[in-house]
Amino acid sequence: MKIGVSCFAGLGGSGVVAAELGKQLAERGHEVHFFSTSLPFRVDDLSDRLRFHQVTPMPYPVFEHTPITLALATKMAEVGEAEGLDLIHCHYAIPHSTAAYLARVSSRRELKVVTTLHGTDTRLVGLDSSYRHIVRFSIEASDGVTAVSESLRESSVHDLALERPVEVIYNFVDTNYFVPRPHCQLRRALSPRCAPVVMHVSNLRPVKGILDIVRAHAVVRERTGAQLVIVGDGPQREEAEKLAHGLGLGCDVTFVGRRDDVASYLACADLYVAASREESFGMSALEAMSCGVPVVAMRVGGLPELVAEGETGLLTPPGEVLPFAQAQIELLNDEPRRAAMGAAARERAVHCFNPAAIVPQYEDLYRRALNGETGR
Ligand code: GMT
Repeated sequence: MKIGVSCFAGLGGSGVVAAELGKQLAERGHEVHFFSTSLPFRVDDLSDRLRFHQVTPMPYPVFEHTPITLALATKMAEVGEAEGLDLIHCHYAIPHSTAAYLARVSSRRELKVVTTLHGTDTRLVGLDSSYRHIVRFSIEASDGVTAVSESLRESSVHDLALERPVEVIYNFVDTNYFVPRPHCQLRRALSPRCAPVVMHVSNLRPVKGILDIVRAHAVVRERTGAQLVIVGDGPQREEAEKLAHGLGLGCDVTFVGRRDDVASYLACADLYVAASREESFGMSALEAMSCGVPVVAMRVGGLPELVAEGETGLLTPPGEVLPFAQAQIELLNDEPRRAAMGAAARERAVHCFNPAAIVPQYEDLYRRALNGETGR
């Protein structure tokens, strides 16, 4: 198939999923065309089967804001016709699905549209009255719609009163890349005292609950001596650094910033933590599991579908810092249990969330969309 993939290029789960899926599809013999404002994060080797079309909206003094949706739709329609694309797969409904709709209705070529809902597109932004109507319309107008967890499917269908079927296709991880192989030197650099390493990876937005992770660490450190390593950058980094300082955590909390070699970092962790307020899936938690790291997370969104409770990690009540800290202490102080959970986490990632298990589900959906069998 000739598949267009529309996504955000920067750090963020939906872009990661789009990039990894595009690479897998190309490896499986499809022709993949990325549409984005810059080369998506994690796509580095372009080829005949993996191509990139940069979307560059023309700025104009009359515009208060550059209309990216129009430039994206224009590029999709032009490339769709020139390259004979079969369909466009939109990652994150806003504004990709709307652009793809415009491309489809304006194109001389029949172009199918598949939309994957990732979370905040339908849980947060898409519910705002400034967007809701068109977001709902664009999702309903897609030929196939998926959500990355059952939890996201249910809430999106309910909140946007969707009438068309939404299928669940979970995210996947490259289990040959995210492997349980700690790098001794990096591990020593992250934890010079050889203390256990608790790790979190995200874009440090308020929805990720970073401040709760730091607050919990004040308790965890007291009882285990663990080191907290926070990977990533974002709007709450400064506040979290100040909080860690104010709590007297000193060098027991390290902010290492954005890292391209996340897999090496995760492989050095003893425990992965997530305190999100909302999390439709939790890509970093899955990447940690693939590295053989058990997860302690707050019980929100799709995390209970990813983390097998009591087997590959522990889940605690949303927004409550003490039980979250307690669960970490429990695992850090019980090495055999922690190791068994890490092994089970790796096994779960390999069996349930590897590309071979997930990518064919998208291929099947594309075929059904092309044959008009998706119920639209
Ligand atoms: O929350 C993020 O890190 C960014 C966001 C995105 O769309 O880039 O992530 C969402 O999509 C990811 C990939 O499907 C999911 O793993 C995340 O759980 C989801 N984030 C939220 O629901 C808050």
